[in-house]
Amino acid sequence: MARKVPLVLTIAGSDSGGGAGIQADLKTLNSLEVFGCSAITCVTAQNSKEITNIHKLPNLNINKQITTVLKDFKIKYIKLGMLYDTETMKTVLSSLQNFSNLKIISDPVMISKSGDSLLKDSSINFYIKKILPICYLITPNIHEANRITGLKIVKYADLINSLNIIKKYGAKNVLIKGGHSKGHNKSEDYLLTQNKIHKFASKRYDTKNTHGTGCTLSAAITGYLAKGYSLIEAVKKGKKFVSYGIKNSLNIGKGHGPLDHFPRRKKYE
Ligand code: PXL
Repeated sequence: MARKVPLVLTIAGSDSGGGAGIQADLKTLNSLEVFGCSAITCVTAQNSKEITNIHKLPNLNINKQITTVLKDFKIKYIKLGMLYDTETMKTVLSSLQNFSNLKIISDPVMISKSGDSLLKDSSINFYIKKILPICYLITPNIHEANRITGLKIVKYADLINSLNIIKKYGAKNVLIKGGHSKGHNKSEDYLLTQNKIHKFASKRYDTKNTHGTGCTLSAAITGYLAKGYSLIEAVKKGKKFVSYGIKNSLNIGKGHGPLDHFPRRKKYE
């Protein structure tokens, strides 16, 4: 009997250093035994310390990568990573418009660990207006949530406010990640679904090797959704996948090394 394989398309930037972007997405999906397809928006030249060049791919090429895959494979789950500028977002939107029943998970990557811009400041409003409303899930960290809402999350009430504002902008579900909030020994993420808030806590590991953590989490959540898990289960399992990856992160390069994306000896199934 033909084996049923879960499929995901990731639309994101390439990280030549292999720890984030498309590479993190595909490695993560592979580890979960989900078949990953890709559409590359930009090719970045980078290592563990810096991005030295960003090359935007032509609109037609991005469009063809997306539509050529989608017209052949029955793909429902799509992950969005680095979208870089308004022109690229417009191309992605027009490429998706003739396909129905998509579940879109967006990681609104804005700045890399090395401090480089992955989404132009002048394009954030377009992201809010046009990308957010088509998202089943958006996964900002605190800095990205602050850029989207214009608020500054300091206390719990700010976090709740931010979740609600981002949901009002049109995302069906919102996961704000607390991994960047310093001074806690737990990394706490908060998910707003229909009208309920779910808290997910995991241990915080003291390591500089966290390059690609955000990409990995959103790819893992997308992968688990494609495997048929509920959103709550997918977030829980996605966090476990990332925790293991950070705990066993790789000391490659002189800056922020990548997570362990290797197929797991210990399964989290
Ligand atoms: O982690 C965010 C991210 C996403 N996409 C690409 C990146 C990075 C971080 O460096 O390079 C291509």
